[in-house]
Amino acid sequence: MAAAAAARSQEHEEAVTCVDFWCNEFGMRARIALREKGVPFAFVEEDLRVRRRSDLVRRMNPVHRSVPILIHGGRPVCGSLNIVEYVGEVWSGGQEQEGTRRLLPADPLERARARFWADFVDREVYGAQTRFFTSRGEAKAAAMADLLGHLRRLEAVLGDRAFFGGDGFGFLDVALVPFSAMFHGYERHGGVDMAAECPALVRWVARCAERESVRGVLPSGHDMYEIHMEFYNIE
Ligand SMILES: N[C@@H](CCC(=O)N[C@@H](CS)C(=O)NCC(=O)O)C(=O)O
Repeated sequence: MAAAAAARSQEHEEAVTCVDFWCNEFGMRARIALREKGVPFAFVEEDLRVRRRSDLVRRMNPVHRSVPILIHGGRPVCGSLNIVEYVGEVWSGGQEQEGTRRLLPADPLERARARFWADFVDREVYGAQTRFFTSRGEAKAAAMADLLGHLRRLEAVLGDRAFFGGDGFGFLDVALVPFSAMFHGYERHGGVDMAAECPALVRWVARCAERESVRGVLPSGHDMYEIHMEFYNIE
């Protein structure tokens, strides 16, 4: 009896749930990080097309009521970058290279740089992308130009390395790669050719897509654009 109760309690302590919606670029980060580390998890879908947040989200993330939320042993971790960092710390096995075992680089300076550029993705890339899909005419063209400018800046950060994490796939790769699912949307909505505009980034996306963790999470560009047309009222 006691042994069964202890096993149940341990199971509860170890249980991992990710609350998210399938096309959420922030949430994809959490799911990629978990798969990268081979952590089994339950996926609880929060339909973002519905205005009211579920009781689970309101209880687990009362401050922002946003997803993703990682629930580990009944306790929530909120904020996608925070979640990626947490996953890298708690499940630090799984990748061969020492530098990327925790997803964040081992070197403090590289770690600070990875966090800086991940914040740039959240503020600048996501900001310009939202303006691009929500504005029309000149404002839309300006947002597209900003967005491409930000992506080219990230290309320069990548340089001639295989991944932002160097030889290994790491924190900044996880932070940025979900946005590549929108490249098709940039082409359809902005009339640009992403392979011509950001060739190094497009090659990097292809390298990332060779990983099971990324392939298993990223939706098709077509599905991603379709649902965002609905979100942003694009005809
Ligand atoms: N900074 C947060 C952003 C998360 C976020 O904004 N999530 C949005 C979806 S993109 C959300 O859950 N919104 C709640 C709502 O639409 O009611 C993170 O990185 O997790």
